[in-house]
Amino acid sequence: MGNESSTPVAEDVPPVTLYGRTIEAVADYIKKNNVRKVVVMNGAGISTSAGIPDFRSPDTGLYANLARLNLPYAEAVFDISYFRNNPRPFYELAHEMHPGKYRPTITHSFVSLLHQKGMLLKAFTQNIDCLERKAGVPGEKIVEAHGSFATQRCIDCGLEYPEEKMKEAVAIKEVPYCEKTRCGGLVKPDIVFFGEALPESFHRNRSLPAQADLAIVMGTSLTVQPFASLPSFVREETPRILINRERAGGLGSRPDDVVLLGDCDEGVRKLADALGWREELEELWESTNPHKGEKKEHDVKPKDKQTELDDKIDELTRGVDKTLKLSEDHQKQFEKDFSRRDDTGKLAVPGGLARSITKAENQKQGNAQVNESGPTKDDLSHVYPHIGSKSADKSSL
Ligand code: CNA
Repeated sequence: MGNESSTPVAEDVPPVTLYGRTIEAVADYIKKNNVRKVVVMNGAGISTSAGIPDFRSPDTGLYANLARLNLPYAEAVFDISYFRNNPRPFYELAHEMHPGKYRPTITHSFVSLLHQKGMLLKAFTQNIDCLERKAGVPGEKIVEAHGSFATQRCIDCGLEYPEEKMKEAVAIKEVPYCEKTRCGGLVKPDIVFFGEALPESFHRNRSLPAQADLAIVMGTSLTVQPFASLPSFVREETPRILINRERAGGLGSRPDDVVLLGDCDEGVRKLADALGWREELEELWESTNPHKGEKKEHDVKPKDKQTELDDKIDELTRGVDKTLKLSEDHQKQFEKDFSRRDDTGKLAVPGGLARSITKAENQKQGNAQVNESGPTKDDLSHVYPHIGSKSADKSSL
């Protein structure tokens, strides 16, 4: 069993089960048919918005960014024979991908919501990041088809290796070795490498899609077998939804296939909207937020326009009061300093001060001539603004 035809079903071919090939039609089908056996099939694309790169996206995918590891070919990082000879590149990568660092996406929470509503038959995942678990989907509802970082063991004798020690090794990018005396084999997380068998749980459950009343395929290129064949086990008349950035695995070739090209998180939000689950979904996702309850700067309620205006007026009033107080002080000082007049009727200003005031005023007015004999009352009114108008009216501000 392989991938199906990738030819999309012709537009004039009517669906059999749904009233249309739209997300609204799927929501209507779920609500009216008491859907209880949803099978979900996930890939790396549901975790990219959490910050974990997928394999094959051009530019951002892991394969496009492995040059620094000097691999002979990109897949070598997950190749068991290559790992035996050179485990370092894998541990470099494990350091970046190790669970614990990442928060589930809203797409993971959508799977968890399906479970809470008693609708999830099984979530098959190719991901090794454990984010379905972290989102609250119980272990028995998940088939980690390519294994996960949840456990680890020696690749020679099979002895399990302690989780804490593994965490330490990954944190410092150190290759861990078996603790059994005279073994010393390489330790590897129980993720399935190319050339290794899939876990027994995959084989035990692989026919479950045939029992599904709805299949949801998300964030996968469906290029890795045998996982890629799972959607083809879904019965012909059972609706299948693909939520992915690109077409994959022949989804869209059956009359009841609904293809939602684009972002997974956006796709599940649309589906939740159509089902009337949006608020519940957002709440469930928020419960996975390690910073929930913390106030962010932009969460502080902005002041309304009136409060802002009142604050501004208060600020200006304080400024004016201060200026007036200074002005009064200046007035007193002025009267003290200039109470004497000379014979010509000019104010008797101490020479240095008179020259600097007059010079400043002349420069301000572009007047090259400096009145060395001292300023008149008019000259001084520019420097002492209160002269001539004793106080400023608040209302004129
Ligand atoms: P893949 O082949 O890299 O394909 C990912 C698919 O998801 C592509 O079709 C992308 O276009 C699509 N995609 C990427 N981001 C988004 C997004 N935000 N919204 C919608 N679509 C998106 O990965 P597969 O899972 O198909 O391949 C199987 C491999 C990937 C398994 O062996 C995994 O172990 C392996 N893998 C897992 C992880 C993880 O655990 N998070 C990360 C990287 C690779």
